Amino acid sequence: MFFCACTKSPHSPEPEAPEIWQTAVISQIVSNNASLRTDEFDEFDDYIIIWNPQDTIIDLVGWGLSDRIDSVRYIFPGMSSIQPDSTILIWCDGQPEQGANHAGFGISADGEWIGLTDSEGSFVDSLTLPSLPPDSIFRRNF
Ligand SMILES: [Ca+2]
Ligand SMILES: [Ca+2]
Repeated sequence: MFFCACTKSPHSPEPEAPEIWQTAVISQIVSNNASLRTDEFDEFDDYIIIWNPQDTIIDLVGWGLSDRIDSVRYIFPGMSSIQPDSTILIWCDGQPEQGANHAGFGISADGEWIGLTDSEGSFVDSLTLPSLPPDSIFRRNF
């Protein structure tokens, strides 16, 4: 509608870029995968998708994921990186023997805390996942 265009002032200052945009972020989490997608072993396992919102490659060597605030439970394999505006998927199936993209922890469908750490072990992103019904995708809104 016409009057809607008037509500946005052309003189509004640009919002300060949040800290989250200066790093890779947790983009999507599935904690109750019944039929969405399978891993390389045809298993409907849970997963986390990490997104690089920047216009430069992010080197993930030494980065990690965890479901505990006091320890890093998954370390990205060597040579890991994310291209600009691209994503990578980590299976959270508690089956690290299935490959380097499989974390040794699972995600509770009842909800739990999930964090992403940088190469220095500092949490750069985290969230508390709510309880999710089967096949729902928890998407972050940035
Ligand atoms: Ca699996
Ligand atoms: Ca867990």
